[in-house]
Amino acid sequence: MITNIPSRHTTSLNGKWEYIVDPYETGFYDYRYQERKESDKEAYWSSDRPEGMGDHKEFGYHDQYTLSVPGDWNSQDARFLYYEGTVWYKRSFDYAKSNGAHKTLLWFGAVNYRADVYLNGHKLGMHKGGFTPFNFVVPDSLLQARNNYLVVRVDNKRYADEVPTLNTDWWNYGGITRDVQLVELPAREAISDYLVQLNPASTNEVVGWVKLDNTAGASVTVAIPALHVQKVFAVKDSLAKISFVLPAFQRWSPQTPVCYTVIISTATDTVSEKIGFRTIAVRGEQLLLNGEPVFLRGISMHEEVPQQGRRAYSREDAAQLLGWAKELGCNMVRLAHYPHDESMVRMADSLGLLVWSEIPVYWTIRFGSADVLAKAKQQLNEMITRDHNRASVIIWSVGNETPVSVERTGFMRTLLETAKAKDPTRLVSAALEVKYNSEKQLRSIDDPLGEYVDIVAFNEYLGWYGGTPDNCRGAQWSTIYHKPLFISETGAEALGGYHADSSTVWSEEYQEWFYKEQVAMLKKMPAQFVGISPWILADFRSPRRNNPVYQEGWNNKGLIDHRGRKKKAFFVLQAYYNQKKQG
Ligand code: GCB
Repeated sequence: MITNIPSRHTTSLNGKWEYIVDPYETGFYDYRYQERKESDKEAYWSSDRPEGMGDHKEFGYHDQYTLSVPGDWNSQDARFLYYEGTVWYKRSFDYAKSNGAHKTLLWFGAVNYRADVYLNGHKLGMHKGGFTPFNFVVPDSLLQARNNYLVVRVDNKRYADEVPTLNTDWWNYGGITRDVQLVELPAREAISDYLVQLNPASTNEVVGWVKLDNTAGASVTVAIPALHVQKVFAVKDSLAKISFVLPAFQRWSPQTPVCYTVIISTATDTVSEKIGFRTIAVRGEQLLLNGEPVFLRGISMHEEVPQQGRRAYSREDAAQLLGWAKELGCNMVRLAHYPHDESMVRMADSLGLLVWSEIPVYWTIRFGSADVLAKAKQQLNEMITRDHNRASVIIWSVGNETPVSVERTGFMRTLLETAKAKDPTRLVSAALEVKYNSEKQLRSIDDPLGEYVDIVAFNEYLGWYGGTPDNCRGAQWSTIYHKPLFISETGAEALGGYHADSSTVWSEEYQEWFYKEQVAMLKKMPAQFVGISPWILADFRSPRRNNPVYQEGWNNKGLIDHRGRKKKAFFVLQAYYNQKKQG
């Protein structure tokens, strides 16, 4: 997987793609339900032009049927609102390579869920996982100067042994949901990936590595012009280990989101990007950013534009979502429940928002399956690879509300260890559940996974799922772990614009009351409490939410409704955050 695509010579393949909806998978399987051979003329990756007299094609792409890429299909045509299944996407393109020897890659920001990719009738590859980037090498022999025929079979059917599984509390948007690009790399000594981060145990030492695409015996230069840094490192087996001390510099933080242009080069290749330098660490029960205790004024969010009921994918979308978070007084966002578009974390870097990033290991994944573990690990690796130079990202989360069992804890522990091994510069966590003891008002977090996380995070809905908001008054919170404690979710629903007295559920006033009681309770949390990311910034589509008056297919726990209007509770949380900001 190649990282830092914005720094490359690319050709965008975004725009209108023609499509065929194929609920019976006719383009992929023949009438005996055998997978079609590559040369099968009826396969939907084959040419849709009749070849001669008597030839009739029972499929075809047509400019009357187009979908925008990037974008989910569900929001683009009312007929797609609830569609889950296969859609074939096709676009043609001409392509003139730039001068010199190059390797060409076809890169996708994300396709939900499975993508089978064909160019000029030949399969380039298959990828599963709806929220992470992937790329395939395009053999020179396949690329034509004119009229390349690119077809992607996108299948978003849900399965019990995929990640996520059958059951989630969000809509399963299908499609080529993020950018598509052709990317050119030098044929030799190309820089495929690198990690340039502060050593968490130091205040000024940069540690990391640079990985090259198929080369031996060359060297790599890392330069930070604004700090007059220029260092050369030897490459062994396509990898250069780097470490050097930074001269006086400004640390990245929410108050000072300073990033430095870092230039990495080999004899044939140069990439650059802006990287902020900061440390994040846990000391006992404290969470330390740049060595100082930090309180996370967070908000959870889905990757969705509520006013249009669609997936977010652009810088403009990121600006709206993160802009709302800033307005709320946040210094942190929990990007739930899967890796969001890269524009989100890049913008978080420049706005000074700390990020919790998560993979969709959600609820009842098949924890007993080695195959499912491999799929979860793959998504974890892809998430970390894409974003491991983002100063904003401080926590890799390996899942949400997974039910405690020996199998599950083993599965989740493996993911935590995988994340740590891959990126020792950040913290690892997962959103856990709470054990209630109603008589004594005791609420404790003793999930065995707590032993393996850096931060103990839990979701609580005291006053919504069970009881009323005033139940918060006597609640006593505790955990058996001597680690920072974080509330990764709390929330209540309200239909935007529905006003009543505060005892009326679904009203904005009830949600406001809920937040008031929660805030009062937060003030009495144990000292190890380091922050909260309530559920959720904005209303989002969920097929599980079927109250015909107050939900209609939406989870309305948003502080902002699906017309983009702030609900009353928004201002309760905003006031609390403003207070916290002032110390
Ligand atoms: C949760 C889940 C989240 C749901 C939320 C809810 O605990 O983590 O995905 O949407 O509760 O609204 O019930």
